[in-house]
Amino acid sequence: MARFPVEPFKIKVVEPIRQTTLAQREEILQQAGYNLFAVRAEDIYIDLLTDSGTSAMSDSQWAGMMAGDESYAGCRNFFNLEEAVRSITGFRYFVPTHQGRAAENVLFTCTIEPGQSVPSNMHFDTTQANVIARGGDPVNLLAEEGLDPTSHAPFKGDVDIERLEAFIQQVGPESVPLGMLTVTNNSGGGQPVSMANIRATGEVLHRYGIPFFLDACRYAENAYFIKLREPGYADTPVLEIAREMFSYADGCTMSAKKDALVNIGGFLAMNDEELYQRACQQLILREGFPTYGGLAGRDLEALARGLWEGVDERYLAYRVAHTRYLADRMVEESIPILEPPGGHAVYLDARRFLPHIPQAELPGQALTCALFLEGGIRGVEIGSVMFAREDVETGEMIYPELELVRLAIPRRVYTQAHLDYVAETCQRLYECREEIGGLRYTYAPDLLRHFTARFEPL
Ligand code: P71
Repeated sequence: MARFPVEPFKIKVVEPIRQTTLAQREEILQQAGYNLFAVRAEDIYIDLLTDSGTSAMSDSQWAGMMAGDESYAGCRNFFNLEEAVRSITGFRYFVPTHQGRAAENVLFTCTIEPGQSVPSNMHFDTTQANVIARGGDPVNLLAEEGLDPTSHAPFKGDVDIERLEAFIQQVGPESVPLGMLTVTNNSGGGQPVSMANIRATGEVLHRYGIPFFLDACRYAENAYFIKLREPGYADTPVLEIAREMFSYADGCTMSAKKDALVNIGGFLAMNDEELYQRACQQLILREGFPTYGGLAGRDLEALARGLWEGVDERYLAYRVAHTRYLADRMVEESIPILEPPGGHAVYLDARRFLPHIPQAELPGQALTCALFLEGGIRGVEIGSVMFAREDVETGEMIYPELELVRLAIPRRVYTQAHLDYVAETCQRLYECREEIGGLRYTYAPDLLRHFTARFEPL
């Protein structure tokens, strides 16, 4: 791999961004209740809130938008998408959805009864919330290494297979309507899951008659990490690796806003015909007819083309190296990050960055705010604000082990100079870290708190 990532594309359209002054940012942050979700995008200089739906589409995808067929039923773009989904995932049936959480809602509505559990390596926030919304219990069984931000293990997204089997035996297979794996593991640093672990997960779940679904939104980056790190895959094309990953599962939910390089879209795929029929009923009720699923024909076409671009190896080599470049610059400056970096983001380790702020005072959120103040950069807290839960029995808060600030890198959007700016801003912030103080809530909703909570400095 090249030391510096060279983009396998050139830029045709540009979008101006502007920096604000420190005084303006102080005012903006206060108005937003210290929650960057409430800040206008125009007031952000470098927006690393998410890699979801923020990709730059290719000329081919834009051309595909003009080939959108806006018929209610049976538009040609659906069939182009069907070909891509079938060819890449191998699943027999699929329905488009407007995004990933809609696929989760449809799947969980068809499968989960109140009181049942859904084990995973680690659920992401919307998945966790959609399981809870069905009365289910989302259970995270990440292998221990994944919880150590300093471990350089190659597959820190792996589920603990022994604990998975013990868990099924403990609650009984009838209480587990499905098992999942998030590839790559977004809440745990964007870490990949090994092929061996995906295969073993399928074996354990199937031994107990439990269906296995991948949360596949970053499946292509995961496949590329398998190629780079797992013995035996160095010469295997990424497309084949992806097909093998899917071959161990019975279906997947997909937010196409990530590795399929579109601004909106998703799908739910599966092999079980009866489940597909029930999914269609749910889809018609909530999303739309099964050949458009809440998307315009043009969106389906951009998605079909984006799926193919997402498994292009020259693109993936650039993508992973681009992210690694930012991580390497941080490590050079001794800034504490979760290592190794994931494919889609660099995660600052807020516990080590701000050791003087206890978790109850929300160090991740405090760091997110400080980064905006220092450089107009927007990251997202993946820590106590997103994941702390009240213990139902004692009423005490249970804080997550990882307290992170994710700097997600939109696909094909920012240059190396942008990343240098981010690294330099983090470096300045790290030098004056002791001046950063904690926060407290002034408003906190029950479900998916991080999107709309408000805070004030302590
Ligand atoms: C991400 C997102 C979107 C997001 C979520 C929370 C705050 C800010 C942005 C969405 C995911 C995901 C995984 C592993 C399912 C979804 C839902 N991620 N699984 O990372 O990462 O997909 O957004 O299309 O509904 O920024 P959806």
